[in-house]
Amino acid sequence: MTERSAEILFERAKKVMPGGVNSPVRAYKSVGLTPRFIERAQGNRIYDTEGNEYLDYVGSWGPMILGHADPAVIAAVKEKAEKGLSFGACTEAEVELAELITSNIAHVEMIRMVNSGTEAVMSALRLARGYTKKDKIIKFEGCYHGHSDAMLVKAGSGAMTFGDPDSAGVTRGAAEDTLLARYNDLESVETLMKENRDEIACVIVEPTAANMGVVPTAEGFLKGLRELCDRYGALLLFDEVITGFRLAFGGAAEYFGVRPDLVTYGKIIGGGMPVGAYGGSREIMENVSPCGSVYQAGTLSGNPIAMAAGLATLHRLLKEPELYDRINAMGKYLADGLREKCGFTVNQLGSLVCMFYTHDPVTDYQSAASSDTQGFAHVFRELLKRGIYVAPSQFEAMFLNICFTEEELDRTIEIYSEIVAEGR
Ligand code: HOZ
Repeated sequence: MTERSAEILFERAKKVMPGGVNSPVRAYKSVGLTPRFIERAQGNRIYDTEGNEYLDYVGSWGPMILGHADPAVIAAVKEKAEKGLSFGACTEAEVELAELITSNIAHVEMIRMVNSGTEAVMSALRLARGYTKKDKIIKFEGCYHGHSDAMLVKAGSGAMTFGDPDSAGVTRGAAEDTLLARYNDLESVETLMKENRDEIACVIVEPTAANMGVVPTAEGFLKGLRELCDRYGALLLFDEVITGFRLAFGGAAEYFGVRPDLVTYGKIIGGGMPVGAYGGSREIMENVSPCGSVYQAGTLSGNPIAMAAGLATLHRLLKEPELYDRINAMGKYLADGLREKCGFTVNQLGSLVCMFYTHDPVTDYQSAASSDTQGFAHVFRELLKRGIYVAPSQFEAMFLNICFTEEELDRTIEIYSEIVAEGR
């Protein structure tokens, strides 16, 4: 064991950080291993401090759609960094990124940059409430919208992984205006709207859930939400932190052809740097301070280095729209292969893939939670030994990036099927 081995580093980490990590799922608790410590990454490969190389299906949980250390993104970051890291003042780069997005996504007429998806959602909810003058929010079981108090109610991702979908420390007051509906179930939404007539500020949804594993919305579900929101006077908020710029440049809204009133972004919009954003129509967005009375601010918001990474990433995606056809086709190829060779339920939409350790359809929180998580943990440990790096939780997605080749996907399918055939 060297002083850079994962065991030694994790022992040090646990003494000074809760669970040894800065974000819970990274602790590998649910898979019973010591986490890998990552030193560098390139394209679709990631390397740990012990010199191991892995094929990376995490991609920093979504942002790295162009692969790690993309030359154009790195060059843009270096160029900007040499001019200073942060000014807490207006810059040209933030105007360029806002223009790029608003001129290519019809439902985003104005946008506000923040620093994370959590911050984007928290701010967008405040805006929805400020604009509608209503308090209640409808959220879906198993959807994850970051870790602000009101959203930690039956939440997915790490909260679901560790069996704490309702976090301690959230006051009854903070959670009582969050109403829970069943994912892919329009009736449950309409019932809440009827019971809380004229009180619903917005419905927030992951337009393809990717934090209870990948659970695509059923045919007509998003259109149905649009109609219900219009009928009952609520805003429709798409949380596109994962799906934005991934399913299509215009995210799930473009992919499914449904227009949300508000949208939140994260991950790809920052090209690997910490960026989140929320946007919508001019009429709604002009309620944000200093135009309007919904307050929200941030010293690092619109940070020039983060804007440069986001711009370089989005420019490439806009210039080469065929990348979406390729990456989405790869997602289907991987999912079809895994399904055929392993026999389990595999959900996929675009470049988001997830194998559930069940033979039953997974369409909502309950069916996702029925997956055999011990089976997942076993496969995870074997994958890691054989050089495949996936998220250490059943309730996260496999993210593809444009660097994958068909041969690598075939190898992955082969390795998965060997592990499943060997049994536990
Ligand atoms: N829960 C986050 C993904 N859905 C994990 C992020 C991280 O650990 O970096």
